[in-house]
Amino acid sequence: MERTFIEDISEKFNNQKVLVKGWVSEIRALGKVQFIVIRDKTDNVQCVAHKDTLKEDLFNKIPKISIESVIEIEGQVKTSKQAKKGFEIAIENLKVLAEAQTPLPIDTSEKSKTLIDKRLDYRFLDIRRPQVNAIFRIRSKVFNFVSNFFDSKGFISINTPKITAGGVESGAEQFSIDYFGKEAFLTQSPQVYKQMFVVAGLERVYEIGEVFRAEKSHTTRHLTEFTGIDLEMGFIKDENDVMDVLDELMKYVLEEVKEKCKKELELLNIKIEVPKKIPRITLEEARKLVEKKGKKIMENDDLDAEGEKLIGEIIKEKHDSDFVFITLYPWEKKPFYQMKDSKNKKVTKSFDLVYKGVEISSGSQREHNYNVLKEQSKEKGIDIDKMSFYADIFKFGAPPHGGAGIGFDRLIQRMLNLENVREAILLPRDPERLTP
Ligand code: AMO
Repeated sequence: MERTFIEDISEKFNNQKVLVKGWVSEIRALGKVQFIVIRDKTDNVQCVAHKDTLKEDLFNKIPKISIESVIEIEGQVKTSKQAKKGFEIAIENLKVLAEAQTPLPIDTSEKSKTLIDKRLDYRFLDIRRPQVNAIFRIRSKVFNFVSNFFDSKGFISINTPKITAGGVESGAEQFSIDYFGKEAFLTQSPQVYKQMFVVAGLERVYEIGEVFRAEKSHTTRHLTEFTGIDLEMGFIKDENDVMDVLDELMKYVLEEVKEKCKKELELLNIKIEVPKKIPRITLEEARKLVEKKGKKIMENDDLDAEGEKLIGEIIKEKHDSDFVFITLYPWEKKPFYQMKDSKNKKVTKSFDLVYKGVEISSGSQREHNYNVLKEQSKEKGIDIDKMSFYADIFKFGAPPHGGAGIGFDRLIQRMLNLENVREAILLPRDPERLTP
């Protein structure tokens, strides 16, 4: 007999025989009637055993089955007013495929209060909980929505090396590795490569891939390995073109999630708000707004976590938007590859995107003129000619271009109102965690 997934069974199956496979969520033995709640990746369903009709040895086995054991049940679907779903499965045969040891190292019930650290130690058990499982179903869908969006806009998907000779961001954040006796680094951004392949004539590229940051941050938003959604596009007018794409991307992804992840959103009790046009304010304006609420930000300083949270609240109140672009960051604080603003050379054509009070993306227009780039790198104490693989990109016809990097994990975290970014990634890495 073929296996049926639980979500595909309905009252219309009344009196039909089905075979379901999965994990045991619950056992209730009430004398002459016993219940097993079985769960597969799609849903769970109550199965019922009657002493009068089921073989004695099978009936007696049920109370001994441990929670989370893997079983298969063959039985008839029966509509039932008492059952939560309006039907249940009357057990005719039952096999234990793998018994779970007891006690379980973490509580896998819906109401589990196990602390996140312990849950992460046993992530494979933690993810058996439907609400946790739902996060990763949504994440998987978002991955596809993002790809579909870029595809529809003519972006080409690229995969770039994660083992590199060095990047163009601040070197302090790189993990150094021994590469056959030479020093190499884990990439802290595909920045070099995304620019390279725009210049290579692909014009519009994106990559969804791992990014590594050697930051000893112990916060709810920092990981040492995360998934980046990076995009880069050529022949732009200015950084506003990149923001336009991000604006459309966020709208598209959230609309799709709202439409296609209804079951998961319900389970997580999340209401998705699709943004209208995302407001754009300069960092200076943001600073003034935040200062009005009593928080001082020094000139040239970026908003810190508290500042981002505040600006998120202010914009929500003023514009009813969960998102805001903050633009024109000081040159002093930004990497040399960003283009300086033509009117005010003290700022760059850059932006951050804040979602529900947390930065989820940053980007800019890049300097594409080799001579200007050389000057700018000198100002930052870097000699780009020592990074000839980077400098060369700008010598043989580089169009005006710009792009952005989005933290995929942070995007999911904010979308689903998760307290910690670690909830949005299967196996988080942070300064204290290298396992499982
Ligand atoms: P940036 O360093 O701002 O920009 O990174 C882009 C986005 O990545 C996410 N992010 C993180 N997520 C989890 N843990 C971290 N430690 C972490 N650090 C960053 C954030 C952030 O907005 N090359 C540029 C992008 C560009 O200009 O195209 C860059 O890497 O959501």
